Amino acid sequence: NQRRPLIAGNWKMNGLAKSAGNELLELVKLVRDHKAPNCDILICPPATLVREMAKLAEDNAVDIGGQDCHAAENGAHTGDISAEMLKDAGAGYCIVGHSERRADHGETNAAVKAKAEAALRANMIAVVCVGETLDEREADKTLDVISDQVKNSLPEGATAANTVIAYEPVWAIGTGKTPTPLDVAVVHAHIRSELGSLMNDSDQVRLLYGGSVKGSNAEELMAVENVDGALVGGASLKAADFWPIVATS
Ligand code: G2H
Repeated sequence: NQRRPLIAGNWKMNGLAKSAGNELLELVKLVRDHKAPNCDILICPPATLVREMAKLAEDNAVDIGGQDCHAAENGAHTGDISAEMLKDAGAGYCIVGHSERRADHGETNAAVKAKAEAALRANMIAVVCVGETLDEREADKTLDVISDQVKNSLPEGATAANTVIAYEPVWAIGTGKTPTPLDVAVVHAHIRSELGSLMNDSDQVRLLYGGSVKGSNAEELMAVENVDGALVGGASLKAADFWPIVATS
């Protein structure tokens, strides 16, 4: 397997310029001091901080990404931000379809697909999130839900180079609960097999696990077959918490 792990931090709606800048510089320093780790490192700050964080990470020790984008390139969409704007500010990746967007903003698979296509159009890598709710898991519908989300959220023209999939069980997000390694292995194998019928280089696509990843469980989760990195929320806000997760790669 040639898949280079990706350890991604999703800061969500957290961060003001000064303290965020300090954390980012601290992370860049850790990366430099420990030589190049064997993974790509990504931080997705709020849109207000993308340009500043991209400047601070100028040597590309850390990549910067957006957390969401509008599907259109520009236009009358008050309050929205296009993929082109994020790219212009220095983002190389964009998360789309995070469960908080799907739940809080009613984003459907079709909307997520359009956003992922916008990210590709702007020459960014799309990080497409999928994941089942607790009700769906308890009703034994996990794999059906994941299939539906993967098939219908994947952007047209997806390749292993421009698309990453993040599996984030909704019930594990910010709750401290994590699925067992076996649960993760089953879903990731399922996603890999679904991708097989949707793209040519499916064996090279990076599949991230997300949901309450922290220093103490990262090693176990990252060792699971078909897990090629992590999407980390709470534990990405402080460089000192995020670094031990990066260091598992
Ligand atoms: C899941 C994850 C990051 P947390 O949303 O996307 O957040 O690690 O806080 O569960």
